[in-house]
Amino acid sequence: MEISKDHPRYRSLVTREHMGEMVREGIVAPTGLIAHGRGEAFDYLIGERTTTEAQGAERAAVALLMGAKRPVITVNGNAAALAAKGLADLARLTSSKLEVNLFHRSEERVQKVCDYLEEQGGIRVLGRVPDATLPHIASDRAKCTLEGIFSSDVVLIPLEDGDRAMALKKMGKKVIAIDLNPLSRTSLAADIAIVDELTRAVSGMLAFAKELRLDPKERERALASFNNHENLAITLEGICQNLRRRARSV
Ligand code: PTJ
Repeated sequence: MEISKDHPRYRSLVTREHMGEMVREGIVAPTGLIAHGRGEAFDYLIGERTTTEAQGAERAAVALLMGAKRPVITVNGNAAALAAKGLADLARLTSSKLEVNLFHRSEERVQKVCDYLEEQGGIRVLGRVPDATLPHIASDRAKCTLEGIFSSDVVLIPLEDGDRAMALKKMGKKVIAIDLNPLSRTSLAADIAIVDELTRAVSGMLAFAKELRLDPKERERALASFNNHENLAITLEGICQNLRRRARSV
């Protein structure tokens, strides 16, 4: 479909077309489009921009990944479709492993998402052959690798459901979420919830990774000054303020 560049929602429409194509290719699950729509709705309320709170969370998240012993970035269909290259660059800059872990799991889809990520990101990806099982998860999403998620100490989970976020916490891991919904169980369970659109969050994190790479003191400061629940509360207050402003102008 031809989309005019003058359309006020050009970027959103182009992304929707891309997500539709990714469903046809078997990378994104059909219900991934619903998850994407929910994300768009929250982004609308946030103002479709990276807030100061999201920046603070992105900075702290990079500091946590860089200080970790075995950091892992998990990737599902939506995350691969939206930010394969950026996530691979982030893995390289923070010495993290990338592992594909799907909710709507089929062998064929796992191979497709792994192939896509390796092709776009130019990096080896874990997850093709799971050899470990996460406790406290009933679904196929428990399947993971010993080398990756199972033995990780810090996990970045973009666009995750609450059950797995909580299961990872129960295993004693530090969890970083990227989720536009500040009320989700994932955002609340995470040690660091980045309430920002995935592609904006990843590009912010790449910039912070370059800044913090050679500065361990600044990494410590970024982590020490971060409080997840406080940050989420300010984010929610920001949404309320946006809505009050809009209510006055209608
Ligand atoms: O590829 P699979 O099979 O592993 O399935 C992936 C989905 C995303 C379908 C699955 O994990 C799922 O159903 O997720 P949920 O529970 O709908 O949660 C997704 C969360 O991500 C929601 O809170 C959305 O608001 C949020 N979200 C959606 N798109 C974006 C987003 N957050 C940041 N950036 C986005 N682009």
